[in-house]
Amino acid sequence: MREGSVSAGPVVYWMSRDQRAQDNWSLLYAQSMAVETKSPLYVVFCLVPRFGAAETRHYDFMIKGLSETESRLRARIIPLQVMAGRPVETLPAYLNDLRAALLVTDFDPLRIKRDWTKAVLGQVSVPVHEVDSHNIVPCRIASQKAEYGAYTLRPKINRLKDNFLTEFPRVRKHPFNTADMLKPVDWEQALRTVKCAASRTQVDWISPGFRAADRMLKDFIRLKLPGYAETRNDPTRDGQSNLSPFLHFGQISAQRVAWEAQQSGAPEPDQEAFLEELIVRRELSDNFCHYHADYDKVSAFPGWARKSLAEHEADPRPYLYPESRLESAETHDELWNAAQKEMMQRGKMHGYMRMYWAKKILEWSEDAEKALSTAIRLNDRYSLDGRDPNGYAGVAWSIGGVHDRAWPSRPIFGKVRYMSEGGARAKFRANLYVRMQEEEKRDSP
Ligand code: FAD
Ligand code: FO1
Repeated sequence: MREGSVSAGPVVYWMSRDQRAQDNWSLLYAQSMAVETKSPLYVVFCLVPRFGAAETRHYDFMIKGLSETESRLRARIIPLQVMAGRPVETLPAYLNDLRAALLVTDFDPLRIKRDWTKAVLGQVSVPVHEVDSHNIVPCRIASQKAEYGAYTLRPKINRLKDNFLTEFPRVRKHPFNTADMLKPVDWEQALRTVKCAASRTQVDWISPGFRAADRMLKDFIRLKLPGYAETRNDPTRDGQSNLSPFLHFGQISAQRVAWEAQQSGAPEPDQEAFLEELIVRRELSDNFCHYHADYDKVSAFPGWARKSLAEHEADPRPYLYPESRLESAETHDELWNAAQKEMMQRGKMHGYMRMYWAKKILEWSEDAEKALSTAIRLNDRYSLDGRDPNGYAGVAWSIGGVHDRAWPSRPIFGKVRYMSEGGARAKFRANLYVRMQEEEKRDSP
């Protein structure tokens, strides 16, 4: 970010992607730098009034998690300060008033954060050090280029993984802070600064924060990791970990999850299947967004896919739905409608259905560009884990063959992998999945 020798003086950790007190390399690094120069340590969070398509269900989840983080930091005499507004409006003055000697920030491959960091750097002269606390093998170290797929990134990650997949040191009580620095955050006031749209339904099956994430992890390892390789692809069984909302907001560390899974003694094939998703697939998404500034555009699709989708753009569409009909889950396909309802009601669609869901949007939209923007908008609006590199890579995989190979050409899809309703119905009890979403709808407030 910005080199420069670090003189003695306050160290500020600008928390954004990794919103947790424990297992957080950004915080551990900031503390080590502050201890080295016998300086105070501060944590700040810049709370923006809007964040993409985020609504109240996302901000509630995030802010409740942050307030738990505040109390964990307080126990270590480390203040958390929430500053409302765009970072460039608040952070430079804060750093200058404090005469900060170093700013530590989280690695984040998304456009929003890149723009924030660029704007802040333009206003301050303090050294800025970026730490990748989200990935196990840091994104910039795993690979210096956009990877074709999991098969090209996997060996690079596997070669380095053991150096990075370790236990974490604990955050210390900060020896150069004092209790009078700990001014409590006014969370009611913070919430009032948020101007996002209100979600139609709240999400009540999952509680936010590290404590809830840790319980979800322990239950997953005990009850669901054994057998995960088999059950994870069946939307009628609760076989996935349900950790993605916590991982998205950085309320739990992926390294912590991988470390506990590896120590679990669960059957090898299940551990392997889980770590493939958690480490390789997830880090492939960061790789995609970091090395493709156009990660949410058709231009990021591989050439073979762009060409073949264009060749089939004029193919007749037996079904063509405007975004509003998709959003209200009113298509001819009850399986697809059930997936849309699951996402709207629970804030989380089953992983297998996400592929089917996005691919049908391609089939029922006038072109790939429209399909891409519709899938991203709906996913970012309703999914608790949305607005995330995994989402942009997941939608690009489904609609544009990113990280996938070419398949025999067919109408509309060209060489992009096709998924049929019949294929889905052959894999799991689709009627049960449909009924489950109807019941969920009746039960939800
Ligand atoms: P588990 O099966 O328990 O997996 C554990 C973790 O591994 C996940 O939390 C996630 O971090 C990672 N992981 C699993 N599958 C994938 C994958 N295919 N790609 C990248 N990482 C993966 N994931 C999101 O976090 N946010 C999204 O907005 C999102 N949108 C998607 C959209 C589409 C169209 C597709 C095909 C996939 C999308 N995914 C997204 C990826 C994947 O479906 C989810 O990560 C997963 O279903 C989350 O549920 P879980 O944590 O219970 O998964
Ligand atoms: N990060 C911030 O630093 N400040 C915010 O106010 C903020 C709001 C927000 C709302 C919804 C959401 O999904 C993410 C949000 N983030 C915010 C970013 C988030 O913590 C991650 O850094 C990014 O989503 C990238 O993964």
